[in-house]
Amino acid sequence: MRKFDPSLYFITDSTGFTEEEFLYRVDQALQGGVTLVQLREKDKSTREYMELAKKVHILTKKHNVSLIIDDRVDVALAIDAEGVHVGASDMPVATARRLMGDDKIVGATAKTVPWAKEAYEQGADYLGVGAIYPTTTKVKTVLTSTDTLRDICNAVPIPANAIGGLNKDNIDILAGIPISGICVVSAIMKADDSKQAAEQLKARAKELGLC
Ligand code: TZP
Ligand code: MG
Repeated sequence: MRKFDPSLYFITDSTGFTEEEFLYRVDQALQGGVTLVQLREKDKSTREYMELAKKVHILTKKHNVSLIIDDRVDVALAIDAEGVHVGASDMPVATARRLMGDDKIVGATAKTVPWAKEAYEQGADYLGVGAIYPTTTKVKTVLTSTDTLRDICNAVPIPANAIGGLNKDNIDILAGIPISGICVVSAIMKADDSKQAAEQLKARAKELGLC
C-alpha cells in the first residue's frame, strides 16, 4: 500500500465556486499544509469528474500529497489518482481493493465497530468516522458518538479519522481519542482564507495531540 498521511484530510466541495476559485482554494489548502486531499463530486458527469480530477491532481502532486477520489473507482484509475474512498452505497471495499490493486489507497466510511472491522477485513487502508457534529455539507449521514469513534479506533489497526462539522474551535472534543487525523470540508473550503484555515486547524490539532 502507498504511504499516506491522514492527519489533516481535506475533502473538497466545488458547489457554488467557479472552477478557477475552486482550484485556487484547493491550492491554498495545500499551501496551508493539508496532508491528504479527497475530490468529492456528486453531480458531475464522468467526463467532468475526470477533467476536474486531472486538474486537482496537478496541484496535489506539486505538494507531494496523495489524491483520493470519492465514490468512483473508474475515475480514480482513469487519472491514476493515489486512491479512492467508498461509502455504504458505493462499491464494496473488497471490490474497490481488487480493482484498485495493492499499491493504491482504499478508504472507507464506518459508523459502527462491526462495519469498521468488515471494512478493515475487506482491505480498507483507513476509515472516516462520523458525523461527529451536524454538518452543512450535502451528505446522507447520522451522528456518531465520540464513544463509538474511540471504540472503532481501538477495534482496527488501520488509521481512523473523525469527520463531520469539525473546525478549529470544536475539535477539543476529540482530545484523548486515538484518531489518526481529522477530515474537514467547510472549515477549509468555505473559509475566507483557505490557507490560513488549514494552518490554524493543523496548529490546533497538534496542540490537542490529534496528529
Ligand atoms: N461524511 C460524514 S460528515 C461529511 C461526510 C462527507 C461532511 C463533512 O463536511 P464538513 O463541512 O466538514 O462538516
Ligand atoms: Mg460515497
